[in-house]
Amino acid sequence: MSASRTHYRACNLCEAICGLVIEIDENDEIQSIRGDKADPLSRGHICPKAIALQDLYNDPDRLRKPVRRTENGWEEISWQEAYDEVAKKLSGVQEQYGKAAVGMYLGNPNVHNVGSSLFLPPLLKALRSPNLYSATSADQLPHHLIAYWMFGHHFHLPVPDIDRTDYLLVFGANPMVSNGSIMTAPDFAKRMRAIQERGKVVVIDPRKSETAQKASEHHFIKPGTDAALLLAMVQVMFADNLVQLGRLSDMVKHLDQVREAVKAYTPESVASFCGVSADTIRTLTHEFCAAEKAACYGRMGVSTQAFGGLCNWLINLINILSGNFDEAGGAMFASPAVNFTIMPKRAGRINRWASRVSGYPERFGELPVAAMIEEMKTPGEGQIKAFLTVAGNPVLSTADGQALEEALEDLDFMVSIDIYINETTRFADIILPPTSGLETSNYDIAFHSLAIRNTARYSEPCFDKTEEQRHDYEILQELTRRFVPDGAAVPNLTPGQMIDMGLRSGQYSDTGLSLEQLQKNPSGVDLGPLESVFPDRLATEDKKIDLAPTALVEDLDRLRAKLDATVAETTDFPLRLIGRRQLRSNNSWMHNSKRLVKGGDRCTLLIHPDDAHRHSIQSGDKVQLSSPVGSVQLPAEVSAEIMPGTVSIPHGWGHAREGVQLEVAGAHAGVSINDLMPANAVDKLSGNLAFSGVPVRIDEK
Ligand SMILES: Nc1nc2c(c(=O)[nH]1)N[C@H]1C(S)=C(S)[C@@H](COP(=O)(O)OP(=O)(O)OC[C@H]3O[C@@H](n4cnc5c(=O)[nH]c(N)nc54)[C@H](O)[C@@H]3O)O[C@H]1N2
Ligand SMILES: Nc1nc2c(c(=O)[nH]1)N[C@H]1C(S)=C(S)[C@@H](COP(=O)(O)OP(=O)(O)OC[C@H]3O[C@@H](n4cnc5c(=O)[nH]c(N)nc54)[C@H](O)[C@@H]3O)O[C@H]1N2
Ligand code: SF4
Ligand SMILES: [Mo]
Repeated sequence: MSASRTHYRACNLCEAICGLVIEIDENDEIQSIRGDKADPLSRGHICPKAIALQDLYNDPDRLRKPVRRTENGWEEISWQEAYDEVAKKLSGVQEQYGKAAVGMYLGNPNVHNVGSSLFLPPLLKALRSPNLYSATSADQLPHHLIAYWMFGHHFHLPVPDIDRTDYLLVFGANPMVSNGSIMTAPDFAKRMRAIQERGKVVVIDPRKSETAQKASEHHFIKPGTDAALLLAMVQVMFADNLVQLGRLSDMVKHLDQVREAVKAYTPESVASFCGVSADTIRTLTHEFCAAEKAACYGRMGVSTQAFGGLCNWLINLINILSGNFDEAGGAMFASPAVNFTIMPKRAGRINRWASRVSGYPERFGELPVAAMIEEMKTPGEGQIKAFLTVAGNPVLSTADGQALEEALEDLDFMVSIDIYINETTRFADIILPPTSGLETSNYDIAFHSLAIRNTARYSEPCFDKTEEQRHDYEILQELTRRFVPDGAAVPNLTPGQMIDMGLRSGQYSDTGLSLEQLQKNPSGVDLGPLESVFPDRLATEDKKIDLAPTALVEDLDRLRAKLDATVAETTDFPLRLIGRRQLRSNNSWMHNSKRLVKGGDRCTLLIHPDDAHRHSIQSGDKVQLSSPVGSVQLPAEVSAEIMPGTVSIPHGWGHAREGVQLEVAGAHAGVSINDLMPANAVDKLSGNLAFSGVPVRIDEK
């Protein structure tokens, strides 16, 4: 490609999948990146990260050829040599120690890449190890588990119909910054203003987040206590006769069990535990039920906490019992053009095996990442000896980064499919670098399935890859060939061909939707607003929504014990730590762009003036924060936007680690919040990491 051209594609960085218009000159240099006004979903919106896609493309630190770690540093090797060695080492370890000895960790960008989404499953199947981990159990696992228990399919994830709702109640999400999660909602700001013109947006969050600041109303809540508040809301719905199931009446079971389970949780009984007054809880419930169309939505803050499973169950219940489920303006389901994810035969399973050391149960083919370090460190049959990471940076993203570093160092062999030598991949023996972002074609299988409007969009690569480069899917395909007895049998399709098959067999096939049609409409195709899909889509055997799955009702005992505890659990660590996301950050891997890290230090400890005063701390002072597993030092930012007793550090920083080859990020290193996270801080029900509300203290100078 070397004439000047205009290129249309969707941004692959976050779940908002914004449409981009990219101008490229005859020298193959990017002249501009703008929002695509013709995209029916994003309507021209972009954020500063989209512009940084060009920094990623041009980044001199990004790997373009396979590298091997030697005593004298990294050396480039050929693809052939790299594949041979990886296959030999991984097979050798499995032959010597068994299948489980190869551990795997899959990171977030795989979900943003059609090639990885389609070509990872065959490789995982070929390696057949029970030691499979991913960012899912540091993120949205509770959502999947609840969907599985209530609706029979782990991908039946409800999305708030924000373009039609009159009342949005948000728990623990900050879409003004994240641009929505399990809610593909580009330009949330404009969409939120439109809701406010029709009605109201209320945010429940221990921090007055960017979303809370613009919302109609915000209430602080003590971290990790949402389940109690949500129970009280359901209690009020029953006690005050607000339950109205409407169309779902014949589609639900176990309503009486719910009434019984929530009976004791009056607003008065949970108010001081949550830090939200009984009056507020009652008013919120009545307002929500009185609104013609209302949607309750919760994300990271109520997923990555000790009661993440309960929170997600109760949020679904609030939508269902108020008549706002699977109805316009309530919590709905997308109807994607390619439905690989939500196909009935793709429904996941759970509890088929457990982790060796702590007995964490399997969830949808994976073990919770909380088990990963101990499975590497504890000797015995089934110990992880070799490790494969694909688009993941668990040293910064999962709990107890420093313990993980030690474990990675002791492995017999490690290979990473990644574009950088970063905090995690520096431990690899071989790194296989794929093309990234603008060099790939893409179709957002997952995010079209989680979008607030049904649309479809296919992106062609902006730039040809070089002779030396490989796409993620090509690397995965080649590795798979090495691990199956008849390597030649691995299908030779491209992701584009598979998407074409998906479109032609999907629900819009009768309108002629095909890859070719999407190629002719590079800004995307509008397929209309969300529609009711139950009972057709319900995947439970009896075609009923289970309102009171046994595991959830039983988990209430754990919450009860916490509510009834009269003494504070850990007075040595009196503060509660939460995270935060930032507009010019993308988890741990976009800090090598100068335009994204410029300005003041963003990796700060947010602390309330009362707590700061107690420790004589002023903004800019360097403070040391400790948890039972680690300590970090960082500048304080004193602000009443965080509630007293709670402190916040953004995640994804901490690049000052030996051997990291990220020049720009290294100069803006910050510290890693996950060096403070104990690996056993989990939601015991789901196994998901519980980042929110970890006990910490400020060490005196
Ligand atoms: N304390 C705390 N911890 C958190 C969170 C939090 O809120 N607080 N959030 C959690 C969440 S929601 C998530 S999703 C996880 C993310 O956890 P991870 O997925 O482990 O981490 P990322 O930072 O997304 O790292 C992505 C990796 O993929 C590489 N990469 C980027 N693009 C490509 C590509 O196209 N192909 C390949 N092969 N590699 C690529 C990058 O170099 C990087 O190494 O972090 C979790 N950790
Ligand atoms: N700019 C940017 N955008 C991103 C990302 C990024 O790193 N940067 N990451 C992407 C990814 S992988 C994801 S998963 C999404 C996440 O998307 P969101 O979930 O919208 O993002 P967070 O900022 O993690 O929002 C969590 C909110 O929960 C609050 N919170 C913490 N603990 C509690 C609690 O106990 N109870 C309640 N009620 N609230 C609590 C926090 O203060 C925060 O405001 O964002 C995506 N988009
Ligand atoms: S909001 Fe997300 S998808 Fe949209 S431009 Fe920014 S990073 Fe890309
Ligand atoms: Mo995430």
